[in-house]
Amino acid sequence: MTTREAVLAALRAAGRQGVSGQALAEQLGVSRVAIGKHVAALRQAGYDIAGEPGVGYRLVALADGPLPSEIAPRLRDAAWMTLTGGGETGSTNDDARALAVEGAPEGTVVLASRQASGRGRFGREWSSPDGGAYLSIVFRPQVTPAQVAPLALVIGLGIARGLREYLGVDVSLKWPNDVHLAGGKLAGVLLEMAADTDSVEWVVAGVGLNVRRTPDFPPAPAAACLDDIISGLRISTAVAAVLEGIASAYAQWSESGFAALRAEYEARSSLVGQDITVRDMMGVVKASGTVMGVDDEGRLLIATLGGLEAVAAGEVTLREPDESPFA
Ligand code: BT5
Repeated sequence: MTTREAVLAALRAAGRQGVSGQALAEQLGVSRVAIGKHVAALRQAGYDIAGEPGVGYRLVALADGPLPSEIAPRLRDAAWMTLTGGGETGSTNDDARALAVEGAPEGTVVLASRQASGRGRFGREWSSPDGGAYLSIVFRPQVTPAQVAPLALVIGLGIARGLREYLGVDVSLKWPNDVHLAGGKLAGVLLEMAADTDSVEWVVAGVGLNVRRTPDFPPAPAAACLDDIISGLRISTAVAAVLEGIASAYAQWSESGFAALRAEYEARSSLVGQDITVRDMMGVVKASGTVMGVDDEGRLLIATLGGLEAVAAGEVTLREPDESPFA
């Protein structure tokens, strides 16, 4: 535990009575000036801490954001090594990539409460106002580059597991990387990696999750927020739920491959049985037909007029009833 975390823990323990700066300094073996600096930093991070002469410091309200100090105590899974960040940044994927390049271990997580340049796939923007959680996780999977693609599905499934298990929220998954709640996009997953021909050095998995509607929301048309169905949900609670779910799905994938998750993924899929078209990033149609499921490599299985096709990547749109399958 860092001194700052210890200051926070002591403030929590002191409750409404508060605790004097002198007592904190003695308890933690640091100077009163140091205590003052840690309190200032905690206030900066969003904690409401009253300071009254003669009484001392009193924690009035916890910060509500994706803060390591709020999330770490809620995590049970040992997969999570280090949680960093929590304030504003450009893109957590860039921050996590820099850490990965420096050798950060698997399970390193970078968090942000807002992003100045959050991104989606194919150079698209990810709206990242306050009220959301933006996180990127460093993974070092023992797979070949060709085997990484299902990880986006694994992360989506992990998000679904965590939200179900810890918050009782049921979401659906839109292949390959969207998490939907009541028809709106609740979360998106962005994978970036460094690899040579036959091994993967690191993968950074970015997750954008909409938790609370603020004046900046909706961040995008058809966006959903967790507090549409759970009011007063703390952002740190939502992030902890999602991280726990991701840890469990990732562990299963690492051990047994996507085949072990396939049935659960299909049961959560919003696309199975739907008539769809898949296009590549240039908008060129790759396949059109009815979704049958996914295969053991996470590819989308589509019954087309020419037979069953397995598509590894692309953008799915639902087909209008009168749209020709040859579109
Ligand atoms: C994604 O891309 O869904 C992946 C998003 C990943 C974002 C995370 S946040 C942490 C990490 N750091 C980053 O910089 N990125 C990752 P894609 O499938 O391309 O979807 C992008 C589309 O989703 C946009 O074109 C909008 O239509 C929509 N969109 C943008 N912001 C949204 C939001 N906050 N909520 C719902 N939909 C959004």
